[in-house]
Amino acid sequence: MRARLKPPAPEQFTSRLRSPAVAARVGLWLGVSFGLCFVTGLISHYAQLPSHPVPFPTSPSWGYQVTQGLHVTSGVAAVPLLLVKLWSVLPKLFESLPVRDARRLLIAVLERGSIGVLVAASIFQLATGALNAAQWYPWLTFSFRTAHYALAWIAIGALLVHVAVKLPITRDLLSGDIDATTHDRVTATVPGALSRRALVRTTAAAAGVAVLATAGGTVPWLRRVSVFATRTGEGPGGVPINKSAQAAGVEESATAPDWRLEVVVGGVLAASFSYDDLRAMPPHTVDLPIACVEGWSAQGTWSGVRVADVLRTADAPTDREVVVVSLQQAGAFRRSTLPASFAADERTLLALDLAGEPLALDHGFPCRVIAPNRPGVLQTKWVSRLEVSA
Ligand SMILES: Nc1nc2c(c(=O)[nH]1)N[C@H]1C(S)=C(S)[C@@H](COP(=O)(O)O)O[C@H]1N2
Ligand SMILES: [Mo]
Repeated sequence: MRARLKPPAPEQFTSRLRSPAVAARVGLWLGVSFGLCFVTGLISHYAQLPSHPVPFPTSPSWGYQVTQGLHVTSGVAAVPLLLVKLWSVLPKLFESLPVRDARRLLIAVLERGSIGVLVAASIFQLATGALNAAQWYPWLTFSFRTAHYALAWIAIGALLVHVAVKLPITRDLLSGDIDATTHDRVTATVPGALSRRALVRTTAAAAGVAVLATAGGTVPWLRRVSVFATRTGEGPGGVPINKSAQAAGVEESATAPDWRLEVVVGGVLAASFSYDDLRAMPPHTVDLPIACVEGWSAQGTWSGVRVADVLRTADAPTDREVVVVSLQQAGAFRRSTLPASFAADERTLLALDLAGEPLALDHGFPCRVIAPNRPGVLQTKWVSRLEVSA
């Protein structure tokens, strides 16, 4: 005899905990985390565009550090919320379709289709975000940023449809008693191991623990409890190292005695500075964070020369964007663009020192960009050329 694997019928789910009253409450917090994650994600995406129709502000210098910290934190909080939310509505997955009534069938297919899109996009976002924060990049065939950005719109669009469809019942559920059974499935009658209230509180606590376990990547006093934070305070000058000089393949070129910083204007070499030339220019010190898109951040005290001073010394214009090119030969982060307002900002340095010591090779020796309110990924290390249009 052939063993038959049959999906469970919705009636087989009998726990009173799998209730719309629970789903609505957990869903409300999930919606709040997704909203926060979406908005902060848009900010991060915009900050990383090579040019900005509306200028990205250079102040406050810690703005990106805060929004990106919130992005990763709200994403982490969403994981337990999503799991409990899905658990609470699982029986719906096994409901049969009203095949005999074409109109009802169409509505059911549309509704379930939109939920399917929402669930799939949500899982994709949380999974790719978590992998990115863990610095594990299994995506060989697609760009994380492009995919994560595109799916964010799909997830938020499907979420808005879902909220709109469910608004009347959600209102009713949220304003009513959590133990009310008005909207329950008829078979959801068996008391659970916890009360509904306890389940919702446990879920909130799980979200809180998940946040504490990761937020230390950004919040220094949380470091000791943040067992899952991927980057902490280690590294020369108290700043972690993202990509090492060895991984970037610049160990030789960055330490070569004939290293030069070139300033190119309209494709023509305008000036070139040796390390000693830069050292001879007026030094400036700034306290600015490295705020990685992967969620960690760390404050540093950087000293070096102002990008604007270097441009002026080279007789290059100081009112336009500057392309920063590193010694690194391959990889997406080997160059970045400083928008005009960033290049002109007096806090924007080509840093030579961190915490009073010459930059470690892994932090970008001989010099690196450090600018206020800028994603870490654009704080280019091992700089060898500044390019300005004529
Ligand atoms: N040339 C180059 N610069 C780079 C990178 C890189 O891979 N190559 N990584 C960037 C990223 S993603 C971050 S978060 C910061 C980290 O700087 P740190 O390693 O000094 O902390 O450097 C940025 N600058
Ligand atoms: Mo980064």
